[in-house]
Amino acid sequence: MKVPKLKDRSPLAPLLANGWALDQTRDAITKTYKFANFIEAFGFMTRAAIWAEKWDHHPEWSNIYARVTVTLTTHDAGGLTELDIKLASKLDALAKG
Ligand code: H2B
Repeated sequence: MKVPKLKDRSPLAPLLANGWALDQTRDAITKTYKFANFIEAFGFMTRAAIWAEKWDHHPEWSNIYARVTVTLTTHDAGGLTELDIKLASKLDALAKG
């Protein structure tokens, strides 16, 4: 296992205060972003995809028109790691524009 699972959950606090929630069914975090329209949503996904590929850490996500729902977890570790915190923070920054 390259990246260890988060033992202490306190690094999640800033994300949980900023629209992220713990998944009820597994060790993951989730957030729904709402944009002005489909093009804004798809632009966000495109920018996010570049970082995901750069960091080899990829979101589970779905898009309905202007809404993008994201779930983050580290499959290789079987739960949340610092990679999820890093990507979540990046997504929040990208969503702000
Ligand atoms: N993304 C996420 N979210 N979790 C992973 O464990 C992961 C990934 N592993 N992207 C990477 C790719 C792995 O499958 C490849 C083989 O490096």
